[in-house]
Amino acid sequence: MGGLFSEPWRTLPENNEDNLDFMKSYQPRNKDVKHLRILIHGQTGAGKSSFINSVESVLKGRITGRAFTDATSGRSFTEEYTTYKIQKDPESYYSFIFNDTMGLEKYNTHGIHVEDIQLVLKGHVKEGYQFNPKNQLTKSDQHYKSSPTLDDRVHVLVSVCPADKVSLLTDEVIKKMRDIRLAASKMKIPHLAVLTKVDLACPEAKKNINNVYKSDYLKKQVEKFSETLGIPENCIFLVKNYNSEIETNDDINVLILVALRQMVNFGEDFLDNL
Ligand SMILES: Nc1nc2c(ncn2[C@@H]2O[C@H](COP(=O)(O)OP(=O)(O)O)[C@@H](O)[C@H]2O)c(=O)[nH]1
Ligand SMILES: [Mg+2]
Repeated sequence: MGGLFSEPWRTLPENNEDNLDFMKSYQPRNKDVKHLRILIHGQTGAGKSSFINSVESVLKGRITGRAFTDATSGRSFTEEYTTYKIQKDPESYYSFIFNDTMGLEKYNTHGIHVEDIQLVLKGHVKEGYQFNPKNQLTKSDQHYKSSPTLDDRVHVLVSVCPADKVSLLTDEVIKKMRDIRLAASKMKIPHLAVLTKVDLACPEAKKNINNVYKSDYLKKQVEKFSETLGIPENCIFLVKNYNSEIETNDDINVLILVALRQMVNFGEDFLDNL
């Protein structure tokens, strides 16, 4: 499974204060946008819902479980197009939101509707829409938004894949993920990735979460994912989601916050360059 480098191959901030403060005070510079919209996609069981829950847990300082995860993982639990906002205080929300799409595997027999994803990216899909492998969203559907604003559009695309499954991605799934990447890149939407389940992928990381960015094996998974999808390595983040813990801790938080901060930075760049 590979060993550990003596020095981390990517350095992490020493503490989380800066990133937590940044997230707290973050507002999109572009005043036409109320929330930075981050679209999360990936196969069922990849850890998408867990990642959204984990971000909420980090920001709230306690474990939450809102974007219901599915431990049986057999079929897609999140079938509807859903928006997640995170409450900052009784009066306000954080200025970024997540959208979670249905697991890609649902499309296996019919091929993904890249058109549906394009509609999502452009902001045409209303919350509550149930993706349908057999039919695409049409203009006459009640969930079709005909004149989306900049706020409705996706500002950052994030692919999620378990770190222990990178080598097992099938050609079919890779093609779908690349198609989605291409659709986003045509619209100049930045694309990042999160590799989850580092604890399952690497025993050294399971033993001590601070070993994540020292692990030779995990470095190789980042490189492999980068080669496979064409996402630069510095846009790929390793995380351990909160799946069994009952309390948050700084060492898990730092991984999640570094990824989140970069999502926001890239989203800001996108909005700046419109
Ligand atoms: N060990 C471990 N399990 C995880 C991690 N992230 C998610 N899981 C588990 O993987 C399963 C699928 O996660 P889920 O978030 O529902 O995946 P989704 O289908 O992409 O939304 C659940 O049982 C999670 O508890 C992680 O980082 N480590
Ligand atoms: Mg889910």
